Amino acid sequence: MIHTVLCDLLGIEYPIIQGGMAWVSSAELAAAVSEAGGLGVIGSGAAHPDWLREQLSRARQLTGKPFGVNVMLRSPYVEEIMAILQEEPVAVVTTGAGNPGKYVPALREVGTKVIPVVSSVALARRLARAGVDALIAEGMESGGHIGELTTMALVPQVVDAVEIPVIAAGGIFDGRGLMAALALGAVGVQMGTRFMCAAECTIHPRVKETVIKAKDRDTSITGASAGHPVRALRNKLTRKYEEMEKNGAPFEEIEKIGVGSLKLAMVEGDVENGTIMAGQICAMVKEIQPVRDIINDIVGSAGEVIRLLEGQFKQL
Ligand code: TUI
Repeated sequence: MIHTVLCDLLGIEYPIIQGGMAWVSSAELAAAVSEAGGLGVIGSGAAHPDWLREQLSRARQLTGKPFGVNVMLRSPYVEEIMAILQEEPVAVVTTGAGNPGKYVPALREVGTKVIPVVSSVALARRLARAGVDALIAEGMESGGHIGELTTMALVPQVVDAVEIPVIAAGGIFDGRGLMAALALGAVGVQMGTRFMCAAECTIHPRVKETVIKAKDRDTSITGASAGHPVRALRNKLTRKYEEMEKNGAPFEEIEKIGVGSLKLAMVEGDVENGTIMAGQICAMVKEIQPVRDIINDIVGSAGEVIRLLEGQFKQL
């Protein structure tokens, strides 16, 4: 049994948070993760506020357990999304792609735990001072919008810099990753890519097939020259990005080809012209599994790691 302070903080059974991925993490996925003992998170991305209202009501029908919402701070609707989360508070708000500092007091006022994703020590320090409840330190092994440091380098530095709980993200697939994160000083993990192929995940089946087929070196980072590096599976669109970046195309032109491309992949299933954001562990995803089996596998394999380590220490 794996129980950490994160379980007590959030009222969950296992220290596993599901990444709130835009166009991927719907109410169905989030509710299934919460029902299985983790923390499910709805990914509001750049979606319209009405979509979030609908998802909140669906998630509440599907589970009575705590769940969260991820707010993507570069969304054109960020103010409306935050207003909805005031009116209809959720247990947890995670944030990405920016500094959520100014929203922290209002969210905490309605009883929501605020857990921003950070990719640097500087932002971790600032947000700890702003009174957030915990932090997710996300390494560049992750899919989507990423920072510069790897999980292995980032997590212990954030753990040492702040006094609040730190959750590790990026490159984590099973109990080995979970135990490694705990060894680095984290109190739990956030996992995105593995949940993309959950049976309850509502993305297009072609995207799941593509993730299952992906090998270790099949992701690439594009958009770094425009200041917004994004990790996604290599396809026709990422090759177009690479070509434009190589030819020194203006930032605005580069950003333009990405608009709408995440939805194109995840909802419509266009795996060549859309953006399939996925992390470096994608090659470890080999099948579609119910969320409950995914959680049981993570917890079960963490137990195996504990026994393996105990055996090694006895031999010393
Ligand atoms: O947010 C993510 N991953 C995402 S967001 C997303 S939607 C999107 N698509 C295209 C461009 C931009 C967003 C897809 N994947 N992960 C959490 C994360 N946050 N990673 C890195 C950061 C981050 C970066 C800079 C957090 C804060 C930050 O601060 C800058 C500042 O304002 O200090």
